[in-house]
Amino acid sequence: MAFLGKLFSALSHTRSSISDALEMLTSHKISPEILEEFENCLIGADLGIQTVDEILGIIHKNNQSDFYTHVEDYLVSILPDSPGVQGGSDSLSVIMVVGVNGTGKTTTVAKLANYYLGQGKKVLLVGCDTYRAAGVEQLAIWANRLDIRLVCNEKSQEPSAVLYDGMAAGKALGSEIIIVDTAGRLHTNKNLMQELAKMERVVKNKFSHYDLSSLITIDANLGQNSFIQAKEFSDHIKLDGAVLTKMDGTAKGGIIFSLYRGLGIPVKFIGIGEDLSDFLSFKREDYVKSLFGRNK
Ligand SMILES: Nc1nc2c(ncn2[C@@H]2O[C@H](COP(=O)(O)OP(=O)(O)OP(=O)(O)O)[C@@H](O)[C@H]2O)c(=O)[nH]1
Ligand SMILES: [Mg+2]
Repeated sequence: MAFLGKLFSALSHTRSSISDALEMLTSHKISPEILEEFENCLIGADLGIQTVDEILGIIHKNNQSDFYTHVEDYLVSILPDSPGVQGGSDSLSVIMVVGVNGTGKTTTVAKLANYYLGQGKKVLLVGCDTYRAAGVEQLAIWANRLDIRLVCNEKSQEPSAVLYDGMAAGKALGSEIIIVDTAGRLHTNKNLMQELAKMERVVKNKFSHYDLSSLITIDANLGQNSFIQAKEFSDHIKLDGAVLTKMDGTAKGGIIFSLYRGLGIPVKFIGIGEDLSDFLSFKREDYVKSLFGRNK
């Protein structure tokens, strides 16, 4: 319940828009004006046009008293079932965290490390944000706090070379999970996108006994803009999932639905604050229930 409680409070803004919209529908006589207002509320929560249209279809087909249940079941049905994270219990994994500047990559790397340490894994961090000294320093502070090793090279400007060193160190140390922080980059910058593809190749060509997953951090506040970012990233590297960050301060939590439907990118984790423990593994039923205020 503590878990749902955290999710429940993090989703309070998104829940207000969706629940208020449904509340309005169930407590009024349905008119074209009420329907339009309802539609606008859902669009405001960033559910995406297709999902909003389908919800309207459900509203037209069902009794007012059943709206909640039907819409809730429908929203659960369009999300992937507990996508989990790649790799079985004894597999070796590399997780590369990518995304636009300031979306929460470094914080997510630390949260992921904490999550896997909690599962008893041997975790190594690799700092490939070679463009700013502060980028590596920030990661070093987290590595210290978590008491885990960090591979970085403040003299190198070449993220792929640092990644290579990190992978080699991880192999030598017997690390089970290697988590790679990358520099923030604009999705429109082709060279920087190609650099990520090169990093992907380092793992695939030289360290193929490690499963590679790339996760994109998406700032939930950016709403539909983040959809465009994710699309550009996925045109250059294989994205295995998204970490939706800063869910604690947004009303746009509906982006989960458009991300999955539009790009096939499942949300794997949710960031709900700045601390290590403000991090939840994504479960579709819990998410939708929290959106609807059914776990108070
Ligand atoms: N409220 C909240 N803040 C977050 C969350 N995740 C990250 N932040 C904050 O967002 C800011 C940016 O986070 P970083 O982890 O440095 O982001 P980044 O993507 O590594 O940034 P660059 O390396 O500069 O591209 C920091 O102040 C974090 O504390 C979250 O889930 N909720
Ligand atoms: Mg960073």
